[in-house]
Amino acid sequence: MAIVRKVSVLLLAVFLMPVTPIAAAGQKVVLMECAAAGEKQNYDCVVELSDKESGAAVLHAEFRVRAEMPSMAGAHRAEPVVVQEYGQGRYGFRIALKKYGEWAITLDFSKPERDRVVKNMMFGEDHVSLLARHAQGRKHKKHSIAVMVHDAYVRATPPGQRNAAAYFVLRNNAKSDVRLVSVKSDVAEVAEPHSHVMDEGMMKMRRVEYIDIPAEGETVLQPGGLHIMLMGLVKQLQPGEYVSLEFQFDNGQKQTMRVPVKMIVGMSMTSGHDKKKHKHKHQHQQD
Ligand SMILES: [Cu+2]
Repeated sequence: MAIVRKVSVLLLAVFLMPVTPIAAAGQKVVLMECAAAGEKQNYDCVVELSDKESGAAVLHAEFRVRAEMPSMAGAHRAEPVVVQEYGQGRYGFRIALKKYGEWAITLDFSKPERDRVVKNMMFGEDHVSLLARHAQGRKHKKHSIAVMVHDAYVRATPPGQRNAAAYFVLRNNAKSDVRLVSVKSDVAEVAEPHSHVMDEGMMKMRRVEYIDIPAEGETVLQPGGLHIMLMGLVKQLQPGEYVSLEFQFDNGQKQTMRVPVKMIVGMSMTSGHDKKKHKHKHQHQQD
């Protein structure tokens, strides 16, 4: 009997401990919503982070995302994805799953503190739902992120090169067209949208004022086509590094994301009709 009493006193002591006002590990509310997007079994997910105590948005969080099917541990795994920050505590990523069904989405936080959050969700052809045990809690605000940026990368540069190019896919989930009006980067003096045009049998780059993304559609920036030219690089860009890109859209949406630097081998601006011009490859390597 004495032992039982001791235990309950101890439990009471635990309950009476004051709650730390400063966010300690795990002291945040993580809301996640996903919706089918683009190709089959691809999903756009938005994560909203707020402080459990104050309700304030958690900014500049960093986390990795991976997905597994709990029913087939190890057998079905999704590739890790790049997370982008949209501001106001919102983050987004696109994840490619291999099958419909229940997936456990794991968010491994390194900032603001080390923490792991797992959400079990049911991914179907046209709907995604949180599984019952996770579904309670605060009511979701409908997220208003119109444009999501996917598969972004920046081309690695050799020493001394002053220019590089960034490529990505812009997905517009809104019912009206959206325009990308400006881009900024921490590694370049200027970042401007470019396109490629044929001029007297030569592929040439042209600056464009903006890039349109059609309502509920996608615009792809890729070698040989639209790209973001990064000019006046402040350093050499090496594979494995990340650069920061800030996007401004004409609907007021502004977002920053960390984009990996990749070595692009043998993929110059060649596009279909340009195949005969292999000898020009080196001149055009920057984009
Ligand atoms: Cu260019």
